[in-house]
Amino acid sequence: MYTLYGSPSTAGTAIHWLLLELGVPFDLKLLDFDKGEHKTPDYLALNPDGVVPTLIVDGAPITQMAGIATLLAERHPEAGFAPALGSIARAEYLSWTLWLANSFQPHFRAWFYPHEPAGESAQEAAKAAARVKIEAGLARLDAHLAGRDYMVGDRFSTVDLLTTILCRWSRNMPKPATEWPNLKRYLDRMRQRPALREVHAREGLTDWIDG
Ligand SMILES: N[C@@H](CCC(=O)N[C@@H](CS)C(=O)NCC(=O)O)C(=O)O
Repeated sequence: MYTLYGSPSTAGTAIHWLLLELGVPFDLKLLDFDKGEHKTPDYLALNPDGVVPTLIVDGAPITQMAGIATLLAERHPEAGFAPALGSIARAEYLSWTLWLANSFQPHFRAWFYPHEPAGESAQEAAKAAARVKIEAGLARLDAHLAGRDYMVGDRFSTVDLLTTILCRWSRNMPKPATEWPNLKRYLDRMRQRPALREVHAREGLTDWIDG
């Protein structure tokens, strides 16, 4: 049994979605950010950064969305959400996973929390810089998805899950992911996945899922 600490419409949503895709039992603890439930001593003991997600696996708290997604794919190989260890496809899978987590996701953090890189006085400049980087990342994803249905190989993997969730975060930006044609086609397909629709319903999310 897993326990997921998340919060609606966050990086926790990605792991919530993945647990539903896998069809495994889990407890869900949705933290209320407005009440600071992610900054309590008890939660900080699990996740010292005070962010979601945290997944409790066999009693151990595991953090970082992309790492948790990869771990779950490995623990449930029957789902086929990650290519075989040591294969070239696995290398592509790891490369995209790390690019999404290290090179793309931080710009969303800067967009949503612009005081972190820039201080209180330069938040607009930080957002403008983050927007440029996010749009460059979306353009790269769009180019990769030309003529492809999935990010890696010819089947769904946790790279698609991470890509979809990060693209979702752009939905209220000046140029959201759906403005790129290949991404639009890809996201329209992803948004038909029953587990993604289910996680929207369970977290009370009504925007974006229907386009
Ligand atoms: N690198 C972390 C980032 C997680 C993160 O930034 N989560 C956000 C929600 S999407 C959060 O918990 N924000 C609350 C806060 O920073 O106070 C991961 O991938 O798990």
